[in-house]
Amino acid sequence: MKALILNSGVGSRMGDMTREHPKCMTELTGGETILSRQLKILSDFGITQIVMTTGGFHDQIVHYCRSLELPLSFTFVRNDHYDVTNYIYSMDCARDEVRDDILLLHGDLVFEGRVLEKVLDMGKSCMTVSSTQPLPQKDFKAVIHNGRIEKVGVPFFENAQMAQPMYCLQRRDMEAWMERIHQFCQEGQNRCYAENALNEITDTLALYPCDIRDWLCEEIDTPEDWKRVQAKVAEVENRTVYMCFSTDILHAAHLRLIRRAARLGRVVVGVLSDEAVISYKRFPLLNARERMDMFRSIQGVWRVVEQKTLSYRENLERWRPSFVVHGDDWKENFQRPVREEVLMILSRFGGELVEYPYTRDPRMKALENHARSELAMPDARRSRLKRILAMKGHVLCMEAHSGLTGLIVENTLVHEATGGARQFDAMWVSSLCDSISRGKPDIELVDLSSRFRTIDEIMDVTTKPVIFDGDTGGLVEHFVYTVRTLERMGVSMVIIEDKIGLKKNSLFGTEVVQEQDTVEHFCQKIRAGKRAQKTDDFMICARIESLILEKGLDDALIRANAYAQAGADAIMIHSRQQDPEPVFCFLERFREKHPHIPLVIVPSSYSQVTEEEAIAHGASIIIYANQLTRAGFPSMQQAATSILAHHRALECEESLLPIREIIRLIPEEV
Ligand code: SPV
Ligand code: MG
Repeated sequence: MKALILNSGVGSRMGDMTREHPKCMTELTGGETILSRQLKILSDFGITQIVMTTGGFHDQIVHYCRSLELPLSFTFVRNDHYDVTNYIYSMDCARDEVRDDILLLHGDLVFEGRVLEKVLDMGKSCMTVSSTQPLPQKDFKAVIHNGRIEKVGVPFFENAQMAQPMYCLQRRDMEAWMERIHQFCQEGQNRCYAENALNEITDTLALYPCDIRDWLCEEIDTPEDWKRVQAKVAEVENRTVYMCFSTDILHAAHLRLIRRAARLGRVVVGVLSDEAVISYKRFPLLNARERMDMFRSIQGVWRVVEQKTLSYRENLERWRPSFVVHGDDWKENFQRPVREEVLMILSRFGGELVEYPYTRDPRMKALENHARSELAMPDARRSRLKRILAMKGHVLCMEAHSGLTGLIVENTLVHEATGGARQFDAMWVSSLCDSISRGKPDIELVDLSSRFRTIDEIMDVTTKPVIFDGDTGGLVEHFVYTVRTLERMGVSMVIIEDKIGLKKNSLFGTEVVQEQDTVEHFCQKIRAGKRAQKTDDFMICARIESLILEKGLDDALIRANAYAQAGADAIMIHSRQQDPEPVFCFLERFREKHPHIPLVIVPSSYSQVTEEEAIAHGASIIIYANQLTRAGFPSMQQAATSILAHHRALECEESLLPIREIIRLIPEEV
């Protein structure tokens, strides 16, 4: 597409302002002229070929256009009779240069970028009109009939809308108009409007109105127009556009969206905080600060700020942007409530939501897979538990005992009515569930090699950090090797319990014989483990069994202090009572002395306690230790019973995952 800009006129109504230079070179704001502004917008929209008609100030215009150093190629067509003809004649002079799709505009037209965007997006021949502005007495109006423009001119008022001289014409329509213009000029009719020729052929064209409502699109004819338009340009250029990004991988569609947004005003990018990102997406490869830097370097971005929550409220109230720009995908997906809140806040100060069609980059899936495999690497995974703790202050952890249950912990996501979401942060490789899945009792019978195999299977298909249930940790001499192996595998934390001898599951409590280790010996184990580890990322958590073994709160606290002193990175307090009070008391009393050491709880027997409650009492890591195993067992037992009872599988089908779903449950990676 070429642009045809008409700059032959003398601009006599501008008085002194056009004595030294043509009207198109009148300054608007900050050194920009009507012409430089037009050309920059055209160039920004990818228009590269400009045909320009000139008159009295030919040389000045040519020199000025070249001095702007824009990526544009110019063809100048001089109308030697500019002082005695109208632009119909200038257009006729340019007829050999405009055999193309043409964007036609008058040289004194000042418009904002989205006007051109809308005109180009129409994809058919059109002219800008306004359905909202009053009809002018002395300027152009377009008569619209059956959705098409019938006539353009000053004297038409019926079925008319205010019109501004910006046209986008498909080659066929442009040629027809130019033909008629030529006839007019041949017959000596060269002092009328080019639209007089247009009006004779509109029934053979398809010319549509492009409604730009109250957007800036005005001609400057007089010094008064200039003053008014100048103020409007300043207002347009002061607009801010707000966009929010959570991504750590930039692709072409993001850059396109930013470019489009930049046409509306100064772009403020809100980068979603790490905490908000990890509430609903994979862990970001770049932290919020790095992601902010990434956006700072993008052309068209004016400011980069952090957006702390999924809700835009805080930043919208601070920036009061004229526009929020977003892909249209959030109309339908889980972000709908966020979108509705954005609309509500914008309506308070007259802001507008602009949505562009969402485009999915086909390479994104491969990049996402790559990001996931990065996150699964031992170093990256190991350090993440500490990082999540630092970001959120707490960690939600769910039991996994196989690749499949690992995938459930990895991928389960719950969307909330507010537009937020929740997922688990980490996985617990429980000794109970690892033993049960092998049909063995939870007495350290499953050897460590098998336990490591479970970790490996889980890690093979997931990215989230792993907390390993190390039972008693075994002999001190053995524990140091366990620490090294776990650390090398990328496990983030091992929890060892202060029991000794034949360990039984804690939930038996005092129903079975279980012996608690001495404080001194257990501290020795902790110290040995801490000495053995190679990185700062790995954590050793000391688990206190005093409440399980009914030794009382004071014993638990004495031990906790000693274990912390010995170097434990975290303390776990366990209880098998339904009443959470002893656990809460422990958390609060320990916290008084140790405000920063993470506290771990396993609310299996006091499952009525909510995470919020536990966190309020001081808990930092909440482990759901066995729920997936307990969920699977009755379902499997029921299916087996039903098949035996009915001599066939039909009756249990309803409660089963359909075959077509199970075979697609885990997609193959290519
Ligand atoms: C496990 O899950 O193996 C635990 C927690 O150690 S509990 O079973 O409650 O002892
Ligand atoms: Mg255990």
